[in-house]
Amino acid sequence: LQATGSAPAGHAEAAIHDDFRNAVLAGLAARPRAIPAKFLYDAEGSRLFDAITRLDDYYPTRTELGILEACAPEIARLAGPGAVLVEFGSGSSTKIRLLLDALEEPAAYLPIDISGEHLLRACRALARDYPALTVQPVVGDFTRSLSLPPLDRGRHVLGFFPGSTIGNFTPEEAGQFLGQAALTLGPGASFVLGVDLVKPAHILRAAYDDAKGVTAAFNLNLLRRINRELGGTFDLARFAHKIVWNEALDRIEMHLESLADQTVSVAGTSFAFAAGETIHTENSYKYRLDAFTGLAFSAGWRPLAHWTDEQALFSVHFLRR
Ligand code: AVJ
Repeated sequence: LQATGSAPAGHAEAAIHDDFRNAVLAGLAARPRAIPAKFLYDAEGSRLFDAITRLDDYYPTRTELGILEACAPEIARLAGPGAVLVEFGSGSSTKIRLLLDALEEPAAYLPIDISGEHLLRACRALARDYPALTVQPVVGDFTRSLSLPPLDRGRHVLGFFPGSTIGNFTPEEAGQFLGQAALTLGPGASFVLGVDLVKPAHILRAAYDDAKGVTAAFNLNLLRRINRELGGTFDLARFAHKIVWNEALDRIEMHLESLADQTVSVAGTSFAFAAGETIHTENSYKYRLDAFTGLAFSAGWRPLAHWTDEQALFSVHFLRR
């Protein structure tokens, strides 16, 4: 099993490394300081994220799995037989199994992920469990334009973007992503997305600042990655995980807060932090159902169906181009 994509083996990773260095140096120099969330997912970050998805406090994963289990037969009916599946940010490729089990003779699976090792491990397991399926992993950053291996246009193309990863984008970026995905997936394609919903602040706070401290470790791992890959000198004991529910913008913000006045160096450049100053590391936007379907429609998709759980914590959307 080999990762394919636009670049020869190893080049995708080299490009991600350069991108990481530039983003960290620019992000630490900016005010407010911010580093794009995608860099949380090195091998260790992907492992910690998987641990988050199993926490009692983190409702999105189990809620979405419950919804997908219930609506998979209808998704299968809407998609039809022999589909080609394209997943954006596939991580451990756990949720796709629900679709693969429900769909009639799915032909191929193209998972795209920024974490190369993690992607290949997940694909080896899938290829073993679904021997009739063509598995074509793509190591790359789907937030940038990236070329996929040619899709079989004789087949129905089904995009899959679960987990409310779309919440990492601003609504404007999410609209651009949806428009770009419409072009990538092609005319007549379908797109299944998981979208987290606006809800009371205490539920959100517990999910992003869990009692076991796994989310804190996930956030702080970014500093460990900077130290290792970019020769950084962050003292992890002098930064803390901080969560903000930004009610005006319907988003959870994740920050790393400096616990002291201190100077840190990265790749030979010094950065002075005042106590209380933060590095913004992630946004997780929450949507209202009609706001999301409106956004999808404006980006060229027809919302054909959506499903939620009983408490309306989370939603799954079926779009058609
Ligand atoms: C993978 C972006 C969907 O926003 O819930 C979980 C990432 N960050 N806990 C989310 C995350 C902290 C997650 N997404």
